[in-house]
Amino acid sequence: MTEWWKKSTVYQIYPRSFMDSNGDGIGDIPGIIQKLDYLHDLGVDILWLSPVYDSPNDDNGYDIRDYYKIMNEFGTMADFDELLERVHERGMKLVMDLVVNHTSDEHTWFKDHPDFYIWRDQPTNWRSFFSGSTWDFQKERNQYYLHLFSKKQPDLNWENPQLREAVYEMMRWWLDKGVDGFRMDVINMISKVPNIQDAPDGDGSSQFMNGPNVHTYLKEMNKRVLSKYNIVTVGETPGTSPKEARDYIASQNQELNMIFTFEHMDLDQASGGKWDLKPLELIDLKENLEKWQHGLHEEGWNSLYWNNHDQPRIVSRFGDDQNWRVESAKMLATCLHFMQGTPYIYQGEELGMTNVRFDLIEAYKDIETINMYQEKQKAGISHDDIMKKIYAKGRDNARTPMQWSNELNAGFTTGVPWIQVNPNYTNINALEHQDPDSIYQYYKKLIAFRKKMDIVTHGDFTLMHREDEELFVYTRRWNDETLTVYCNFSNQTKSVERPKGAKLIGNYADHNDELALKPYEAVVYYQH
Ligand code: ISL
Ligand code: CA
Repeated sequence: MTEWWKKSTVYQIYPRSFMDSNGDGIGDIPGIIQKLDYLHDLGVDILWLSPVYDSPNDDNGYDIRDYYKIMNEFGTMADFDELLERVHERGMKLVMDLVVNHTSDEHTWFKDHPDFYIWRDQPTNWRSFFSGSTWDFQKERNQYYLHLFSKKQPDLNWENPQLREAVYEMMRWWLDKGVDGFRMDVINMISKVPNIQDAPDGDGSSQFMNGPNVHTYLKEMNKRVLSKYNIVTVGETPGTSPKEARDYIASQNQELNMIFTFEHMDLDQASGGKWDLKPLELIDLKENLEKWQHGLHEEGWNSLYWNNHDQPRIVSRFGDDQNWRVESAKMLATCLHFMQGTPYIYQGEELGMTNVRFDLIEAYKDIETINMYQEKQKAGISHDDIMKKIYAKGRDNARTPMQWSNELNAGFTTGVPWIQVNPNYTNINALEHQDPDSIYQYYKKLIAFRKKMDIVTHGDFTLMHREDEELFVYTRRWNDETLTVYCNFSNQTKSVERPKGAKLIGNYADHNDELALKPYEAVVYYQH
């Protein structure tokens, strides 16, 4: 049996930046409703909403104050119910973000149920994902609480069965409403080792990632909640190998359907972590994606992504957003969408939206970026050097407003946008989406191929030209069919052998049959 989500394509919406319906500068749920036909036309099956729950927005909704309430700026529960109905009316599904590794410190639990959180008399030396310590002192209790992220995001104590029950009850409440699944935020961090201790370089991850009880908790969650519904689940799991991934998603384990790997997102960083920049070596990318294609073939299911709200824009990262923007955006899409798994498209990716460069740090809104800037500035690093890191990796690259048109504020808002629009909206925007040569129409074709061609869903994966530093070539095979996917990751012409079969799709109209691949060319051949 092929589960429905194996033929689906997911579209991620970051509601704050998607569409503002009332001119307050903040995207909202009525704005999403206005754009459902645009999404339906693209052909995506599942919409994943980044958090829309009540939140003081220290981390843009990933700090939840009330799981049963919609954030005021985004609308009301009635707006949400209407969204769900209109999504279902169009035959699409809606997946919610589930953030249960931590809450906001403004959640009533933090006052009324301190035993739902993690307390110690002495802090460890761990460094938070958002700079500084992972511990904050609370006078009233005379103890420190753990926060892997901001100090307004205290970690929940999953050892407490009452906390787990409260989470399951909340999940059932949303599923009973009819939502179609969850994307689970840092779900592999919910189990910490019993005796947490100082760690080399303050990196405590081996004490909280894929911890001792995480599989016990997820099996319990599956048994008590997930298994009762026809839904899809995807876990966000930084620091997870294919082998560990199988423990989360092998069907006999009855935990989750998919996880997000981070390994391919870490290939352009050096040993100092995310801000320690290093150019991508294409061979590393090929070998890593091959490892995941093989590692989960018939023993799991891959999620396929280049972008999300935490990552820079892929066309600026692995493509060329200056001279070959349209070509490289389509090439990257081709490379990903013919692999085995469920593809995720992040808003604006289908338009080839790019990274942004604001001069002043004040223009940035992301807590991770701002905290990093302050920390590095204190350490004596120059403004220009810090900005280089932010331009390459900052999360706000993904969070500038969706570029709907060439009108004021890209058609996102009639007011003042909460974060500035990327000034390139006059050239890059959704007005072009009906143009047959647009990136949008190209994505639409890729999504349609996945639906109608079983080989895309089931075929095996073989990497070709392994040693080539500029070409990413692979085949998929299924029964007597073969797909050969050629992607040129360089701005040079590259010649390769002429494949068997006929051209299925490519990003150059005047494709040369002798297979001299033009700059950033992608072409797919089909033989049967
Ligand atoms: O974004 C990252 C690095 O830049 C990651 O370390 C990220 O913080 C990590 O993948 C967890 O992300 C998720 O949880 C965070 C939230 O800020 C992210 O937006 C979310 O995707 C805390 O809830
Ligand atoms: Ca609004």
